[in-house]
Amino acid sequence: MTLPMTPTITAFMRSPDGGKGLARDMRVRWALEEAGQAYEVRLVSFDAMKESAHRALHPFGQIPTYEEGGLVLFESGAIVLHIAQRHAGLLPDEANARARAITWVFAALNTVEPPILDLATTKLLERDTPWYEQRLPVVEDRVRDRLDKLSARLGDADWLDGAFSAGDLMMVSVLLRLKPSGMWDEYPNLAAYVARGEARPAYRRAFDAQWVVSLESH
Ligand code: GTB
Repeated sequence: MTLPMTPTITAFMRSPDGGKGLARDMRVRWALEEAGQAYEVRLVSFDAMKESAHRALHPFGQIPTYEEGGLVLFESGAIVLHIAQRHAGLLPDEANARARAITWVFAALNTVEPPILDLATTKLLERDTPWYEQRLPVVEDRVRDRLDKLSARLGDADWLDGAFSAGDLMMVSVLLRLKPSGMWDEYPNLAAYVARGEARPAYRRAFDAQWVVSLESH
C-alpha cells in the first residue's frame, strides 16, 4: 500500500544501458537510499514518456520525475537537492559547508557533466560520420581538461569537501558515465573516488534495485 508521503519516481522501463545504472534515475534512487527514505518506482516506456500524462509531470518528456503528495519535480539535480534539504545525511548543517556542498552539485551538473555527455553522444551518434576521427580527440580532451582539474582538487582526500555529501553523490554519478571509456586509468585518485561512492551501502541498494528491474523488463 502506498503511504501518503512515500515519493514515487519514474525510471526507464527498458534502460538502454541494460542495467548499468547510468540513467539519471540512479542518482535519485541513491539519494533516497542515503536519506533512508522509502520510495516507489513507476517504470515508463519511451512512448509513454512523450504522452500528455507524463508531459504533465516532465515538460520535456524524460525521466526521472519525483512525486510526493502534491509536489511534482523534474531535473535530477533539483530532485537530489530536494531530498538532501529535507533529510539528514546529504548536506552538512553548518551554513557555509552546506553552501559549498551545493556548489559541488552544480559543478558536477554544469561543469563536469556537459563534456562527458558530449563524449557519450559523439560516440553514440557520430561514429559513422566523416568527421568522427577528428572530432573524438577534441571531445576527449575537453573531458580530460575537467578531469585534470577535478583530480588536482580532490588530491588524496576521500570526498570533495569534508564528509560525503550530495556534491559527491552527484559528482560520482556524473563520472560513472565514463566507466566504459577507460579514461579513469589516467586518474587513479578519481577511479578510487568513484569506487568509494559505488561501495557505499546506499549506492549498492539503489544499484541492485534498478538492476533487477532493468533485467526483468528487458
Ligand atoms: N537534465 C535532465 C535531468 O538531469 O534530469 C536530463 C534527463 C534525461 O536526459 N533523461 C533521459 C531521458 O529521459 C534519461 S537519463 N531520455 C529519454 C528521452 O529524452 O526521450 C540519460 C541517459 C540515457 C541512457 C543512458 N545509457 O544508456 O547509458 C544514460 C543516460
